[in-house]
Amino acid sequence: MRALTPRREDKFSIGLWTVGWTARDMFGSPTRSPVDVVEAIERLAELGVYGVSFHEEDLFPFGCAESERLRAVERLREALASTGVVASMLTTNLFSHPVFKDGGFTSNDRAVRRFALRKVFRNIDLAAELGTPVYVMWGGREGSEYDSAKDVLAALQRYREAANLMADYAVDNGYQLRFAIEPKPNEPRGDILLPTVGHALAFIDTLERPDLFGVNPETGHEQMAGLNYMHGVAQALDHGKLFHVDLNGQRGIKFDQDLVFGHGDIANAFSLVDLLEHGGPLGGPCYTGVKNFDYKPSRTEDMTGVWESAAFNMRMYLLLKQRTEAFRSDPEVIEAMSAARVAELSTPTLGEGETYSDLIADRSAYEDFDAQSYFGGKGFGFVRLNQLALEHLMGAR
Ligand code: GLT
Ligand code: MN
Ligand code: MN
Repeated sequence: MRALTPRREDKFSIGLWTVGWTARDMFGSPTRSPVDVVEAIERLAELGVYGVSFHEEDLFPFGCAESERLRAVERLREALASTGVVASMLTTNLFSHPVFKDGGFTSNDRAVRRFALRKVFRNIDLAAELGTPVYVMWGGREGSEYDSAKDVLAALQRYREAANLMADYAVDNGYQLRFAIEPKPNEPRGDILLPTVGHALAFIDTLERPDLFGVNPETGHEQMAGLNYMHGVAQALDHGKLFHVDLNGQRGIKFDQDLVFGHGDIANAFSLVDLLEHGGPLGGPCYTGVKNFDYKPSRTEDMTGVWESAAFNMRMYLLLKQRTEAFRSDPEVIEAMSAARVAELSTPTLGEGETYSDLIADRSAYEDFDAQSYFGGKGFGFVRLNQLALEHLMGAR
């Protein structure tokens, strides 16, 4: 079915570290071999991706010789040119090497912080060279296990210093680059700084060039904190800060599962796709950037399972998109939405030109208002609307 075949205009991207994951975990050794970058890009191109996202260390190892680095970048460039796949997001690995055991930008060790900044500047040059529009900052190691060992106020100042310097560096070099902070509550650190979308948005407002910074919310990361991912994404949209999204699946509050998109909380995935594709009930800000899949092919899978699961992310998104379209155009849903007064929330609470004094003078708003009628009456019918949504999701309508 054409509607379920990913096309370039769907703007899907997949991280090279995802299909390339050898499935080493805390308790076990790898179950698969590494995947060559060129092969990964060719395979992903066949599957219909628009872009690929990556860390510099997905291309070349930490500390390798300059000649090896240049060769790796050249191979990437050729693979992108021959497939038409775009480098849609670049980020720095500030978490794997032992030097970053206490973080990069917020390590207590000042020399490590200076080293981290140099590593990032080098990589920002690469992003500019490759024309990557978005630079993600996932601070997985920026955090602590022991409250006594981390001055959180100072850590936030150092995080701010680093973000400001990154923006200065990009602007001074004339690079068209925007930065997206990716929140995560924990793992690998016991507690990570900027743990949720809300924390990151508040932090961005304290930066010197806030316009250059947005967020990259990941499904599972918000859900690890017990939060509603769709709500977080909506608040990022409201702020004009949804620069990138990392889609995947997570089943409740536990370790980061990075399942295929939709293989976690499918109902939340449905409302998320509805939001990204259609905005609010009256339309409204929706998302036009890349939809990046940051999942991990499960450790149980061989290479067939790796490529299959990569494709399933996009198929799930397109299936959900189809279901949300059917949901929105169903006359019974339209009627149930209206009964639930969903669109009424878009009407400002005061009328045009009305002041709070006018509101105080309006007896119908208070003195004559029948609040009692809400007891045992005036139900909203939200459950019926949700039933209809789930029936569409299940293909029952
Ligand atoms: C890492 C993490 C992801 C981030 C990546 C960007 S790397 O695998 O789990 O959520 O998006 O650094
Ligand atoms: Mn991610
Ligand atoms: Mn994750």
